[in-house]
Amino acid sequence: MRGFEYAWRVRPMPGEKVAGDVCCITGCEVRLQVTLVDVLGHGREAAELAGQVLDWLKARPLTEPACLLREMHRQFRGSRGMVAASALLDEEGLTCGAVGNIFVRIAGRHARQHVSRDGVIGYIVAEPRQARHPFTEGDLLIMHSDGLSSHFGDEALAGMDERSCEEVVDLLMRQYAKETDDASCAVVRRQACI
Ligand SMILES: [Mn+2]
Repeated sequence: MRGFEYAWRVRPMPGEKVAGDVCCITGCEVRLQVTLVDVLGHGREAAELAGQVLDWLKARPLTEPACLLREMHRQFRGSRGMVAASALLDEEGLTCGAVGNIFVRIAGRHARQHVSRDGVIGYIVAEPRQARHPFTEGDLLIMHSDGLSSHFGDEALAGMDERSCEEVVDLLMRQYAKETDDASCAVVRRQACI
């Protein structure tokens, strides 16, 4: 049986109790959708909007990322705005879309970075840039907000094969989360065939 192993963390900016970053993971053994959202600003007001976004995401069926981000823009138009990335994983690979300053990368055999489209969802949005990437057993999908430094190279991810997704996400949060913003990170791996 195949499936996905995943883990995610959200940590409010130090001094705040709540965060404006949210992560929503939905799906099943063969299709998984991972969406990471960073509402502009931080603190209680950002967290309130982030909570609304999370409720909206949870209630949605699996959706092509570009379509999801366009619908998110329509739904939250006039709000303070947010940046977001979404990846839809299936048995052959993953489809990804991202708007604004948010990071999606694949580590492993199919290492690459997904290029986000400039914009702010709910405020100014360009057509989300959607791309299909290969993603197979042993690859690691990493999505994170700009509350983590994006400057870690592939060498920082070497040896992650030995670690669980829980361990990888903890390690990345510990090493790269900034003190000046909410921080969030999600990690997904395809489980081996049993
Ligand atoms: Mn941020």
